Amino acid sequence: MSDPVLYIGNKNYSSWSMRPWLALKWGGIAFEERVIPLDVEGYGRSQIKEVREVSPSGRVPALHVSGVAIYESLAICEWAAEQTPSLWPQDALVRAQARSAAAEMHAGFAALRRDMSMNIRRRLEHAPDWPGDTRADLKQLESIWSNLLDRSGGPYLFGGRSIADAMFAPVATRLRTYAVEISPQAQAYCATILADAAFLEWERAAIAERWTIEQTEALHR
Ligand SMILES: N[C@@H](CCC(=O)N[C@@H](CS)C(=O)NCC(=O)O)C(=O)O
Repeated sequence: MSDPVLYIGNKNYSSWSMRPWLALKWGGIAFEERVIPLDVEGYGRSQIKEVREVSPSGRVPALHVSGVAIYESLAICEWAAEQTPSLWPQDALVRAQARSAAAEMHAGFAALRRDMSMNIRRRLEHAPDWPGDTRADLKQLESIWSNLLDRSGGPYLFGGRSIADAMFAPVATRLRTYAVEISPQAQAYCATILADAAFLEWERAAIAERWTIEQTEALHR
């Protein structure tokens, strides 16, 4: 059987692609990756031809396993955890907490995602004056992280790496890009993610990419 194929977007921008990519790497699962540049006709409307050919939603990431297209980042992470169960915490209740945090990231933080689109290469000198809903998202983020890190003792949300961390990894890059002031505990957590070997591999590729999505670059100049 050939390796699964993970279709992803530009590494500098595609935060949803980074999440299952990290989970697969962390899980030690062999896969082939194929990058589809998103800076083309159809972007933002789920109408990119090359993406529609591989993903039923017209969005990446999508993982092809034995002829089946698995899409939605969290569903791909769940597939990874079926191959490598240690991607979730061992204890059932702790696992439920980890799934809650991962699902909250997947479904929530809309204002944070709207105002702080991922752009790994970029650094703002000063944080912009965020609107109230974005400030509320940041507060909520710190509150979840603080509760989980207090309980686990870190360095990851549940001690060792889990899918919850893969879901929050793009946020760590956004806080860095947008010069967001966070608590020392949150800073230490972000530093742990940003020093992870798999993350660094993704980051190197993001920095080397030559594609630019103007729509994203234009935000918060
Ligand atoms: N809920 C989806 C979101 C996927 C998503 O929005 N992907 C973006 C790239 S990061 C995309 O494919 N955009 C294409 C478009 O907007 O046309 C997931 O979790 O996988």
